[in-house]
This record gives sequence, structure tokens and C-alpha cells, in this order.
Amino acid sequence: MGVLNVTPDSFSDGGLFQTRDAALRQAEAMLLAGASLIDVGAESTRPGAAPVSEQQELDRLLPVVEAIATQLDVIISVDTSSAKAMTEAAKLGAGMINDVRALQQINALAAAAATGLPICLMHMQGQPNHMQQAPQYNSVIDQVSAFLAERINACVAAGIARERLLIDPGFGFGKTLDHNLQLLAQLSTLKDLGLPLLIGLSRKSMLGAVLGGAAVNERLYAGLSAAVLSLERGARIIRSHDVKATKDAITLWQAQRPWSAQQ
Ligand code: 9MG
Repeated sequence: MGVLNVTPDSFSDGGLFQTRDAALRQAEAMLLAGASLIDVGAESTRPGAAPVSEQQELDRLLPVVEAIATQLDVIISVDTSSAKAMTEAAKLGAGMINDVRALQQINALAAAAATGLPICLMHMQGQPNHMQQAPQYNSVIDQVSAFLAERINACVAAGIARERLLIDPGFGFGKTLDHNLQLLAQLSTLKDLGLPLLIGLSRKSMLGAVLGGAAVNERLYAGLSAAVLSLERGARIIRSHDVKATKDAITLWQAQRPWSAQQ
């Protein structure tokens, strides 16, 4: 899953793809580099990010969804928590919903249900503007797992078949470095929920912290290492800014898999 942020302020690619044409070119480059999905986001959810109005989100998101849907043969995932954005993006050809708020925003459950699309439910403690201030857990893996189980049940109760759901522990979303490392180490536990696991670690600050303060553009190798560890522990979709490098890492992992004891 290639990341395409059409925002001025995302932590890694903010401001780079704000015009429709620049976004389309980047989507095409990621497709050629091996992405099967493009995750288009129009609201930054980096730590400290301020919320945007729904209209602003729609104005940024929909022209890009429409351009990609009409011009490229790739599945478009919409990174949104807004019911209206889900509905409108689905009408324009989006193929998946990626909600970092796990359909907890007003009307999101009903809107997502009505689209008929697959949905990724992500865990986040708090909201982006405050989430990194003092995240606290008794057991991060148990609490993330319980949250995801509760959201799966809410989706099923709203008429969304389990088969449409994916789950994501939300690395970096209301979690300290230790919480993130515990989640990575214990990722296999989430297999018990019986749904495809998506993970996003690409360029995130936990990589920078482990590397002693590496800048965003110095985190690629640690990100690839984390991606392969995640695959080994059950992840099936890797969300990444660095599609070619990630695809190569996945290809190597897949090549050895037929002989792996962990299959
Ligand atoms: C939008 N977004 C940013 N980081 C993410 C992550 O780790 N997972 C998912 N599903 N979405 C993310």
C-alpha cells in the first residue's frame, strides 16, 4: 500500500502532492514501483496535527480520487474518518476505506456499511493533536486487541460482514516508543482476531528514536526491517512511502515462505 498524502502538513510527504496532477503522477510512480493499493489521505494525522474541516478534506481528496480512478488501474484506499468523504469517494471509484478512528466518528459506521467496501479499522489512543502527550496502557497488546475486537463487533452489528474488515494496531498513534516496540514484538497475538493485518511503520518516529534520532529521510532501512518482522508475525498489507524498496523486501520474504516453518 503506497502512501499518498494530499495535505500541506503530513510528517513525511506533506506539501509534495497537493495538486491533482502531482498526486496523480505520484500514484502512477507507486503503481509502477509495485503498489497494489494507493492510500489517499487529505487530513494529516501526524502527532500534533490540527483537525481540518470536512469541506477542506473533501476538496483535497475527491479530485485526486477521481483522477486516479479514471486514469490508473489500482485499488484506491481512502484514509478518512468522515462519513461524507467515505460515501463520496466510494461513488468516485475508491475501493477501500482506511479509518484511523475505526468508524467511531458520527455516521461513519452507517456510511462505511453502505459503501460495501473493505474497511481497515485502526487503533488510536486519543486524537492526533494530543495523542502523544502521555499515552498509557496496562498492557498495550491486550488493550489494542480488545479495542479492535470491540470495533469488529460494532461493524458486524451495523451490517458489515467480517470478511470486509482488516485490522491495524496503529503504530505511533497514542503510543510511546516502548508501546510500539511491545506491539511489534507481540504482533502475532492479533492473528487471534482472524482478520487480515495491515501495518504502517514507514518513516515513523519510533524508527528515528531507535536509531538515536535519525531524521525522516534516514529511516528507510529500519522501516524495511520492521516491515519484514511484521510480515513474519502475520501482517499482510504494508503501508509505505517507499514502495519499490518495500516491494523488494516483500518479494524476498514471499520467495522463502514455501519453506518456512511458520506458514
Ligand atoms: C493514515 N495512516 C497513517 N499511519 C497509518 C497506519 O499506521 N495505519 C493505517 N491504517 N493508516 C495510517
